[in-house]
Amino acid sequence: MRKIVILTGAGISAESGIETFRAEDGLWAQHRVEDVATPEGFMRDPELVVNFYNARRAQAAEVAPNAAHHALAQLETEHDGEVVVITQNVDDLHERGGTKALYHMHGHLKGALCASCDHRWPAPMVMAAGDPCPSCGAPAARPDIVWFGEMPYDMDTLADHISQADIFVAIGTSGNVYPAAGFVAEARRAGAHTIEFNLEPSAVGNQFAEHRIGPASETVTAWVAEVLAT
Ligand code: BJW
Repeated sequence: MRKIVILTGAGISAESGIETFRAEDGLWAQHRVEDVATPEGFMRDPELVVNFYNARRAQAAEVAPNAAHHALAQLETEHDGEVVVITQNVDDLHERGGTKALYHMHGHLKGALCASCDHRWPAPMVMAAGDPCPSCGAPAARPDIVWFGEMPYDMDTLADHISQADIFVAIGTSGNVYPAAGFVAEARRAGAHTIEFNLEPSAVGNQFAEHRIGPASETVTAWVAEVLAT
């Protein structure tokens, strides 16, 4: 009963129509990371940041899970062993594709967070800078997104899952952002077989034992069929 731990990044949602970050025409080519993905950027110009995530939330609501999201949900249902998905993505395509055992380590577009008291609540489709926190009343609502310099969510639980993995898989992530980019090293130390799914080897690609090169909708679907057939 092999335990499979799967890390996903922007590449798994690309074929659903969501832009990745580091492609030539990706999000970081259109917006300065320091402006929209740091707590300092939010303090400087909350309206700019809130509007950036309002647009992302609207876009995520318009797209649908693709074959790779559905294949991972099928794996969770049919594999004779535990399957855990850790996503860096802030969209809800894994949930809508049917995955249940899921961690959003970089937060979620559907969440709001109080920058003053850390209270969390469901975000409205359109947030406004200075929206009041429903718990403490401070005009400090922000998107519940993990920005650079902030601690990703559930780190202790994720470390436990990775340490128990028999197979560790990374799908559609460039391996540029830590701590997620360090998970493959942790999994190797724990003795897991490691597989990378990407259009090209990532920045940490040399740490994986196996590579499946190509669009996730094809490579992940084929791999899930293989796993379920053995
Ligand atoms: C396809 C495909 C298809 C395309 N099929 N594939 C120096 C050294 C090391 C670390 C640091 C350092 N200085 C600072 C740090 C820490 C920093 C960091 O890593 N910085 C680096 C830039 C160097 N990290 C942090 O600050 C993190 N917190 C932290 O470290 O806390 C302290 C800590 C210490 C110890 C333990 C634990 C914690 C927080 C990081 C927060 C990241 N936030 C963002 C933005 C918020 C979300 C949002 O707005 O949506 O999260 S940044 C952005 O990058 C986003 C993503 O989740 C993340 C990763 O990007 P991803 O998913 O890999 O996307 P891309 O675009 O990079 O790649 C897409 C890939 O898909 C490509 O490879 C394509 O080829 C592929 N692809 N189509 C298959 N069809």
